[in-house]
Amino acid sequence: MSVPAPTPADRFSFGLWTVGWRAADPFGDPTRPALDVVEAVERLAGLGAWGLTFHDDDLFGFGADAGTRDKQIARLREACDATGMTVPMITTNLFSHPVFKDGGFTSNDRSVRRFALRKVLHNVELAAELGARTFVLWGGREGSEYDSAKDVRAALDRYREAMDLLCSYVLERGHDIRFAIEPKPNEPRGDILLPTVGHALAFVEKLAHPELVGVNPEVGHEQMAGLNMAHGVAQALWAGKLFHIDLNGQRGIKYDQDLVFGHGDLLNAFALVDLLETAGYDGPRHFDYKPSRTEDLDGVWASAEANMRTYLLLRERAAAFRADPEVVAALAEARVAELSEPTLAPGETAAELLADRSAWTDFDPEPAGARGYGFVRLHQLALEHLTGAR
Ligand code: GLT
Ligand code: MN
Ligand code: MN
Repeated sequence: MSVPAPTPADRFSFGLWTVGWRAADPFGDPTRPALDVVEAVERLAGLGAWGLTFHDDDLFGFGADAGTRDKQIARLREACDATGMTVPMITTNLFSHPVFKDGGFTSNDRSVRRFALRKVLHNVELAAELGARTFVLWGGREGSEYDSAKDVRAALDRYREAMDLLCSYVLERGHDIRFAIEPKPNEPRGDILLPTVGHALAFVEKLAHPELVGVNPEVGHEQMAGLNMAHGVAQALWAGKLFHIDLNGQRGIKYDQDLVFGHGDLLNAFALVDLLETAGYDGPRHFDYKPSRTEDLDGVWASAEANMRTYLLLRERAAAFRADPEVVAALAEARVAELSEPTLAPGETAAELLADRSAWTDFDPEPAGARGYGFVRLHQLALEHLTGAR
């Protein structure tokens, strides 16, 4: 099967911290040299990507002076102009420097919280300058290891206070920017606040400007919590909150692996691509993976390409699945479309339902309970499309 080459129309983007990861882990030193941002833009553009995303500290380093900062931003702009690459999203690093060891927005230390907010506000201006319309907030250090050490309700108050300030700031400044909270259950903190898509969605509804805040679900982060990524994304879409997405791979409930997209739970990746492509999601397809520590620089670019190839393959396979008449019949047998039919007739009341004999007195639960839904056959058809057997 031939896979189409990625093009900017596919809206594939990569974090500078992904291909630029030097592969240091808690047990070992870096295995790769630093990667310059200009090379990252050029190589990714050459592979057919559309966008580069970054943290402030990825581009100019924590505490960089104004000259260094401006120079790096100018170099990025030039590389983008030369290649047609875009910057669809940027984010702020509130986790690497020791000052953030107890968090940014929710550190117990108020002066750290004020510093964190100041760092983010500065970077929101950069997002506006570069035309990035999504601002991601991954609160990896917002959390605790020890229950007695963190007042979680107060921390959520402070998180809300930070989000409300950011929203009122972009409104005052007239910036066309929305925020996307990225959940993660743990690592680097023992327990991170807003650990799953569901927690984050509930939090957003408590904000002063919920319309400006959505989520940035990451495949591996939901799977680290044993959850179904496609379900989480479906709920985010249902809530109108899928502002961005981090695609990668994860094998089960363990440390955050950040594998290539599809190199974990492949069937769930198939379901996810099918969902994104059929639900009308038109945002970036952003890869947040780490090229494995075993790879050299050639391996970095091969792995970047692998993310996009996998997405395109799955997109092609999902379309073939949907077009297969046997699948259409199996979907009908499984009554998948019937779920879209409202349970009540238009305007029907509880009294009318109570009066409907067909819903109770004349309804025989035995045959309905005995009838098979054929879900396994349907899933096998998905697997056969996925494996190229159909
Ligand atoms: C960090 C984290 C990612 C987040 C990035 C955005 S930083 O690499 O592991 O999941 O998306 O802050
Ligand atoms: Mn991750
Ligand atoms: Mn991520």
